[in-house]
Amino acid sequence: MSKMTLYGIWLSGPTYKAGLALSLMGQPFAYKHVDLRAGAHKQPEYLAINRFGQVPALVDGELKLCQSGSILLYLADKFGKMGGKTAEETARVREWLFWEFDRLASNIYRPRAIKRGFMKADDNVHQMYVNQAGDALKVLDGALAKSDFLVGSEATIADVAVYGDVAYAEEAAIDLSPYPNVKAWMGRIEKLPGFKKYEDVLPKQDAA
Ligand SMILES: N[C@@H](CCC(=O)N[C@@H](CS)C(=O)NCC(=O)O)C(=O)O
Repeated sequence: MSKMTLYGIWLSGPTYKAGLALSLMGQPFAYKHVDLRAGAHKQPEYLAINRFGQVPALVDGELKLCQSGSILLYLADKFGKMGGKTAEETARVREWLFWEFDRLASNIYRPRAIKRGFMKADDNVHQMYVNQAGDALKVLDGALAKSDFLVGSEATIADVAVYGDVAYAEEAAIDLSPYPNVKAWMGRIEKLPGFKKYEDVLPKQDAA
């Protein structure tokens, strides 16, 4: 079976989610750096891989996949790992995936982009995102008070997706100390076999 190829950029949270899932599932992958600053994601060659002109994309043989949540679902299905053990767990995993992109991802990624200088905005715009992230983190902290992982008794792609948001909280200047259950859960994720931080899972250039 030939390796899948992940397209992305090492600073991208959604690319990290795909790379982290591959790593936790024990799947080596080839990597193609997409230079967003040079506009490579809007060139016809890349648009043929991801029609939305965004990273990540994952190429598996003839299949060209995009949207990190959809990629995570594909990987869970393909490898029979981290997708939930019952029909109910699978449905709960999907619920978390839709929730996290709606309520959590942008509210961490955007203030991070502001703090890192990728996006220009006033302090009050940053604060609006931080407040909205706080609302979502409160919900997350409540859920994690009741169980070690988001769905069932083991880590699933729901944990991967949500971890791929909260991992950037510090860079976004979001204080996680009011959410002790989230912090404890992050510690559990970081102990999983195959876990890597984003700088370690995503190469900075193409990799075979
Ligand atoms: N919902 C998408 C979001 C992907 C996304 O926002 N990617 C950013 C980089 S982190 C991107 O490609 N931005 C360039 C653009 O949208 O033009 C996913 O989860 O894959």
